[in-house]
Amino acid sequence: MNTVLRSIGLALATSFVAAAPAVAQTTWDMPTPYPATNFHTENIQQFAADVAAATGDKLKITVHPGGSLFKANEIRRAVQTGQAQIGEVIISGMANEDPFFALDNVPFLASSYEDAKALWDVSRDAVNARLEKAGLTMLFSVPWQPQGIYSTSELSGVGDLRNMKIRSYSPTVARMIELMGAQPVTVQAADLTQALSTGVVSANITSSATGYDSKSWEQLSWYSDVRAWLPKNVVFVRTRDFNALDQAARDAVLAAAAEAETRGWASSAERNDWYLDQLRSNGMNVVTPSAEFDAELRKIGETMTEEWVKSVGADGQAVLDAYRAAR
Ligand code: PCA
Repeated sequence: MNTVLRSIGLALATSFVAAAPAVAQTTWDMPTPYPATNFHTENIQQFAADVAAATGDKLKITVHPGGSLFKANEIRRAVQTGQAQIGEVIISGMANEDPFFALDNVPFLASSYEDAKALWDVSRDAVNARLEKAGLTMLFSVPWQPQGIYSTSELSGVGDLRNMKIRSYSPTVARMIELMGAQPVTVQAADLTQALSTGVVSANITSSATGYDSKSWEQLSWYSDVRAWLPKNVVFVRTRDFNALDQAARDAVLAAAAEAETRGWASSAERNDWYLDQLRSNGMNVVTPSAEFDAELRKIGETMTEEWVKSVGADGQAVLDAYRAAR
C-alpha cells in the first residue's frame, strides 16, 4: 500500500471512530483478597467476563486479586467510600462490627455443603440487610471448603495445641483458638506463607484450598480434616455505582451474579478432593480426627453457638430456629 492510500485509510478510520455514537463505558475496579489461581478468584474472573459479554463490553470489571489494590481488611471500606466500586471479602471478617457476620464460622453448626446451604438460605436476607445499610448491594456468596487444622505433628486432642500460636482470620476463629487454650494471631491469607516461614505461627485453621495456596506443607506436615465449618466470601457493589448503570446492565450484573453463586458452590465442593490430593502429593498427612478429639472440638462449638446467640439477640435466635427447622 502506498503512503497516500495508507494515510487516506488512517483518516477514514479516525473519522469513523470520531463519528461513532458515544457509548457509555464504565470500568469498575474490583479488589479481592485471595490469589489469582484460587477457585474464588477464578469464579470472579468468570463473573467479570460474563458481565462484559452480556453488556457488549459496556461494563468492564477489572479484578485486582491477592490484596494487591486494597488489603483484605481494607476492601469493604474502600468500596463503601467509592475508592473501588465492587469487591470481595470473607463475611466473618466483618464480625467485629456486627456479630451476625460470625454465623458461618460457628464450629459444627453447619459443616457439610448441604447444611451450609441451608444456613445460607435462612441467613442471606439478614446479611443483605446489613450490607444495604452500609450502602452496599450484595451480589453473591460462595463457601470455602470445610475448615481443618494444620500442625507440625499429629494431633491426638485439643491439649496438643495448648499455648501454641495459631493463625486466625476472623474474631470467631480467634475465639475458638482461645477456647482450645492456645494463642490466636491474626494473619491475612496474603501474608500466610511468610507468617509460616518466619515462625510467627506454628499451626493454622483453614481450608484445603488455602493450605494449598500457601504451600503449608513446607512447615506443617499434618492436616486434621475436622470439617468444622464452611466460611463464605461475599461479593458486593457500591449501591450508588450499581444504580448508576442502565437497567440492562443492572440486569446483566444480577444474572451473572446468580450464575456465579451456583457455579461457585459447585466448584468449592468439587475442588475439595483435588486440593486434598495436592496436600497429600506434597507430603502432607491428611487425617481424620479421633472420636475424642472430635468430641472436644464439638463441645467448643456448642459453647460458641450459645455465645453467638447471646451476642446477636432475638434476631440470631430466629435464624438459628429457622435453620434447625429446615434441616
Ligand atoms: N481460607 C481463607 C479464609 C477461609 C479459608 O478457607 C483464609 O485462610 O484466610
